[in-house]
Amino acid sequence: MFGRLAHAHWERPDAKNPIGGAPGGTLPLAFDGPRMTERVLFDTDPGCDDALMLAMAFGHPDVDVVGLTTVAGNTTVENTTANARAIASFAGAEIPVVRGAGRPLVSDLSTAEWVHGERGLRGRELLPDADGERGDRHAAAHIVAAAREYGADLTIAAVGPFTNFALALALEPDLPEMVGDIYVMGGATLTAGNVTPAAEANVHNDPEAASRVVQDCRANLVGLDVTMEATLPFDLPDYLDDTHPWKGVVSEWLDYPAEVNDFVEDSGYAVHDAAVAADLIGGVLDFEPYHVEVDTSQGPSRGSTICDYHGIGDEAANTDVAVAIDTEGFRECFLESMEGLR
Ligand SMILES: [Ca+2]
Repeated sequence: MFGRLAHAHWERPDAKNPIGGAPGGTLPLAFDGPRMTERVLFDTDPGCDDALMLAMAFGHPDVDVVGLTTVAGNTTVENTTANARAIASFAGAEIPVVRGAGRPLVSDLSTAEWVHGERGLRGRELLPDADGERGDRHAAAHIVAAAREYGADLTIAAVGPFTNFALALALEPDLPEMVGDIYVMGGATLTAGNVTPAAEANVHNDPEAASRVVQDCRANLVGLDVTMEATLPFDLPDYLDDTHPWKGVVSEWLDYPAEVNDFVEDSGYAVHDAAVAADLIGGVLDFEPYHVEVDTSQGPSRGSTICDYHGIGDEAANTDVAVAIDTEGFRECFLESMEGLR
């Protein structure tokens, strides 16, 4: 599987028609048959790829977003909270958006406005006004409360630094047994990092929190191994007609700086967090069980996710690692969701 991934390279079947639909026309819909609605709480740091993920989740009838919790990461927690509230408002979603941790557990906060834009979200001016104020309840407490309310029907998807989620696990150690699936977007298990040679951004931002999450729950780890191939074509906005209410913001969210696109210049924009939404909708990821540890040392591999691919350590698998993605299916999920946002 690793060999296949290492050499996998998506090629456009037709440069004028990279998705299979027609610009502004009928979109290819690939999912037939009975479907289950996923009830999901997203812990998020929007962030342009977070925003694209949330657009998918709000737009698709198979996903029921029951709330958002926010964490500092791509930008400050004041900004991520305001951004999340603005996106939810734009989607017409009346759900709790609960502010959480403003910095990692141990290390200093490092933000990435250069990637995501001023206030951490390009196109912010196209969204409704929203505040980033804290409420009476912390995000970690809200995650626990949602787990108690929805139980096994709830999927938790953490797609920012895992500070809130680690705090929630400290508050309620039984959390993993209380809920259904747990997704965490982060790590670079069998591939290279994106903020250091060894580490992916969400894990590197708060390695101690990520370590706690990996130790305490059997998560679906969705890392750069697959999210670098969770790409949308550079001309994706052409596939949304000019009357689509989200065309403007989607175009802005996809307008990554060239320095980021250098990673994926052949296949389009990698929108990492959106891989999680696509798997909830269309099961586009393949997972394999491995033992994973997070490096919390201060050396050059800090924040790396060490995956015992060969079973050398002889320790039981503790993580289900995403090892392959159906990129075409991912794109179909995205466009299907966009239809739901009209
Ligand atoms: Ca994120």
